[in-house]
Amino acid sequence: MIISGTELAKEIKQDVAKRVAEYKVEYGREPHLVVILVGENPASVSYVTGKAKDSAEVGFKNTTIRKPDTISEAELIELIGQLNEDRSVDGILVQLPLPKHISEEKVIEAINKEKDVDGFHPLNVASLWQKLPCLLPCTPKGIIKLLDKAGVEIAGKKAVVIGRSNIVGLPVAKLLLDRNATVTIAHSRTQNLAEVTRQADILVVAIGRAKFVTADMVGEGAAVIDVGVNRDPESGKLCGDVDFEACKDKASVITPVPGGVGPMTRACLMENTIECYLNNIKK
Ligand code: L34
Repeated sequence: MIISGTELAKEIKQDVAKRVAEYKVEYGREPHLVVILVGENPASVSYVTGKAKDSAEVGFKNTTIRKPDTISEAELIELIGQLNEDRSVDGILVQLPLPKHISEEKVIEAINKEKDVDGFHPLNVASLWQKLPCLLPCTPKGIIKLLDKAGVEIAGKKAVVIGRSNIVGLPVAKLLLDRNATVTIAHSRTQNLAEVTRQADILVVAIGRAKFVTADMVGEGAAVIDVGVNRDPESGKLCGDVDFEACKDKASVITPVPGGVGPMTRACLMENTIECYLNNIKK
């Protein structure tokens, strides 16, 4: 069974749109999401365009601020400071990666925690790992929703996450752990990786290499979640970290690329923006 992220994202966005219409009547304005894009990276441009499109679809105000990659770290942090102060701004997202001369850490830290729709701020991350209320990062949150939608049991299962980034690998492992899975975090240097991944009831792949996961790495009946968005070196088409055609018959459920985790990331961003908006408006 192929789990459609596009379908589930559509349902989530319909629900968000309904809530936005109600909140507009109750509070007199719509949620406002500001997305900052530095430079011209084509993948980033595409993701940011998707975020603006989804924002329009659910009835948010969206401001996309584009800055050249010559912007200094100080200028970018100054801009974030202004947006932090602006009461009419509910959510601030700085699209990653940033040019090398800008510290992503410093930039993320500059965003007011209350407006951190990504859930990347160190205080948000700390809350997540301490089981305190927090904004969940969009991609990991979307992955759990996909598993739930597909009816995949998480509690008591063996989950293997390939990848240990702050954005996906680490937080998704934590969310699976919180749902009582037994979690292994593997990576490119894991010895006998196929032996490890074959044991997985749930396999989440976020390593960023085209078709990295081959059929021999997937156990019979596993749920396979593909977080990768790569270009197939041969066809030039978008493809995931999982060799979909080779793995789909072994998996009980599998996410496609495109149309899997990507749209869910954006839908969860819409939910997070509502959370920030409600906190902001009730202050
Ligand atoms: N600050 N930076 C910040 N927040 C994020 O949450 C992200 N991420 C990752 C990169 N940098 C970020 C995203 O938005 C990755 N990411 C993302 C978002 C959306 C999609 C993919 C990655 C997406 O919509 N993917 C579509 C295909 C899009 C295309 O055609 O290029 C899909 O169906 O998978």
